[in-house]
Amino acid sequence: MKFTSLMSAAALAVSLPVSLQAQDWRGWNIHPEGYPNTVALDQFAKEVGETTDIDIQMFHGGVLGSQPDAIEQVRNAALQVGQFNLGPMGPIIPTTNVVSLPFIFNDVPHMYRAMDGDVGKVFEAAMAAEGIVPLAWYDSGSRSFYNSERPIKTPADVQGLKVRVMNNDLFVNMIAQLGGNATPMAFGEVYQSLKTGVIDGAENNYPSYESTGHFEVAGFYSISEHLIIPECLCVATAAWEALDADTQAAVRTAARNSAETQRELWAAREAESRAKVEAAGVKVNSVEDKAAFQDLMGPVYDDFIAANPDLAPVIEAIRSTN
Ligand code: BDP
Repeated sequence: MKFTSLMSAAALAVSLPVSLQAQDWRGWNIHPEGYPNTVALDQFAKEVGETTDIDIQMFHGGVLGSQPDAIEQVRNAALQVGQFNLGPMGPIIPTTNVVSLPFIFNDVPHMYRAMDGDVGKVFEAAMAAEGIVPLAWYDSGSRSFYNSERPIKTPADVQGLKVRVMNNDLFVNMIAQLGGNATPMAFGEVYQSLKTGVIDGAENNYPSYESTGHFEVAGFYSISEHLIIPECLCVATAAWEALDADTQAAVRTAARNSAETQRELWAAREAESRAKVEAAGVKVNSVEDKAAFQDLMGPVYDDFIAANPDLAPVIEAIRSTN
């Protein structure tokens, strides 16, 4: 019928009784089974299935592609759910780059105070406008350097190292200031690249260093904690806006419950992963003088603010969050 064919899918959906609105969603996750994020995402899918007409199928282990590609797919609503680190989101949604500035947060609790408060709303709004609604923040601890050559104690130890970074020019600049050579690369390619010597090292939290097996091929882990980047459980804006208010509330509740689980599991997993890599012979050292690294980051901030003057107040808001 001509009239029907002119109606948008959304208008049709609205006119159907709720019970006929069952929807199939697909979700992207880079981590393997058993990882805190994976367990928490399965909980999310289960709770959403129980409390709404949405059926979420989660795809773990990055089988649906790399993170930058998945971010684009959620933006286009080709995928409806994604569990993203804000690091690779910066090139796509510039506001989110603020949390990828080295040493922007003093520690993980500071990051949460900022993200759970007014600063978090700035990121939520910027992301939602670009097609991605962050429903809850996941813990990702802090990222430290690891490599196959030597312990990193001072910036001079980074000199000449080939270091894999997530796909974002900010991280390339960060490594350049330390005298290393950065290679942006997909997470899934890092193990082989370390093994074959294409790169000497990378940087990540304990759970990812351990779950990927990178510790087997890069046996020095140096606690620099230069990046503390939040992660989010996200839904495509188009999928989100198609939901009625009650369903949105149920999905948001499931996301918050999932984040609570993730944060609890995270704390335990950090300790387990550290114990596991140490038992495997990894040499862990703490970086005594983090300020020596931080002091070299001036140009990273200067370049960033020059390119994004409107984001200077967001940096200030984070710094002034107690
Ligand atoms: C992990 C993050 C994941 C990133 C990965 C990476 O949880 O989202 O893809 O680091 O380094 O910690 O690419």
